[in-house]
Amino acid sequence: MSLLPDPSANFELDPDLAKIAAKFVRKGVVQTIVPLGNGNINSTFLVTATAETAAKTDAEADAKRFVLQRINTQVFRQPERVIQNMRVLSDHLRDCPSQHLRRWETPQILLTNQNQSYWIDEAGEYWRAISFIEHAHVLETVENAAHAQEIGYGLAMFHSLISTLPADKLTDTLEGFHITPTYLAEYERVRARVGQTRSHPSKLSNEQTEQVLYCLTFVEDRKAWAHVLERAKAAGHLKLRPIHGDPKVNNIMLADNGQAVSLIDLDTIKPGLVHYDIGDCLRSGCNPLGEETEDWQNVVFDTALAEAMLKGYLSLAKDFLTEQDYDYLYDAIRLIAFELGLRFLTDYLAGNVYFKVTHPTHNLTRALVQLKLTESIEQQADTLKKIIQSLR
Ligand code: GN1
Ligand code: MG
Repeated sequence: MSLLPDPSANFELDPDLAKIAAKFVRKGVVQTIVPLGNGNINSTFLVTATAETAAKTDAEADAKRFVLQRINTQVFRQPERVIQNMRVLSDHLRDCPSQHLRRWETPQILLTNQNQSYWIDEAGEYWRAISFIEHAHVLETVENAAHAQEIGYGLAMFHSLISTLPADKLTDTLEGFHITPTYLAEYERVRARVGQTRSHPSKLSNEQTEQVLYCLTFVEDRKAWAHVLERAKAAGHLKLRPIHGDPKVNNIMLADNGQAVSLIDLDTIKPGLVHYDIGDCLRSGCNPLGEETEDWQNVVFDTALAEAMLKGYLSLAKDFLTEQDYDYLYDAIRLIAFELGLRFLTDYLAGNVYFKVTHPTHNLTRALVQLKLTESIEQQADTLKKIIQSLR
């Protein structure tokens, strides 16, 4: 499935949205606005404006299409910081020589016609415009080993480009993001509040009650281990580096020739562990059924895709990874799948307050998918550890 909307889809131009989009267009006229991608947090649209009219920075000449996004301020409490980080990153990357080794692009913040980097509408919502990477696409799932290898290479390219960005230039846009013990603590709080499944507001079938119990037991059995990366960080085994924070497969764009060309969705760049990114990339890319499948019983982690992805990643990242970094790769892959399962489960128990949902048990199904994926990773621990060892 491509990120691009179906051009034949006949969307009417929403006048309110068009007014907002027009704030980012200097002289031309907004022609079309269509929903873009499947983000769980922000609302994203692709805008087409008449040629040579979209607001632009120096780096972005004559964009005819751009991305319009409403920032979810329930999640990102200080949206100015999110935008500031993006500007810091693009300024940094503009001066980075190594990205010219191959085509590589970074989404740019586009200014309003008042030269501001965001627009606040009458309802107090924050809107921003971002350059659209043309002649590129994303896929929701990884199709084959060659694709997996490119996804891995793209992540390593991003890591290597941002590695020279001083950490103190980035602000933390989402405190506690990817700190698994923080999510565990939140899970405990929510559980204490809603009690056991019987007091949960949504009516559950017997089957769903069993599913909730499966999730609760699954989390319970892994609580002690869930501190693994944070302990390694505290012990000085792993160090903080700038990271993307959300490098799932559909945030890595591919050119028409199949090569990775851009990492998009830069809301969560911050100093963190590259292990969070590696884990996130693998948990999203090595699950052929995808994270939105309803068929959670059949979710498996594909170790052949993992091998290709790690091979692509390490072909570049071996230059900056330490021996101890390798020691925690298996745990990272297992942990980020578990952590996302825990986050979906907590949100389900809390009444779906964080991730966008289309039905009341959506987050429960998503949790089951990630926990099944974790289980499959655990069952293939020996294979995965051997793969990591062979690539060292
Ligand atoms: C959210 O918005 P989106 O879809 O890029 C979430 C990620 C999860 C992801 C799961 C800020 O990302 O952490 O891995 O959903 N982003 C935030 O699909 O919480
Ligand atoms: Mg995101």
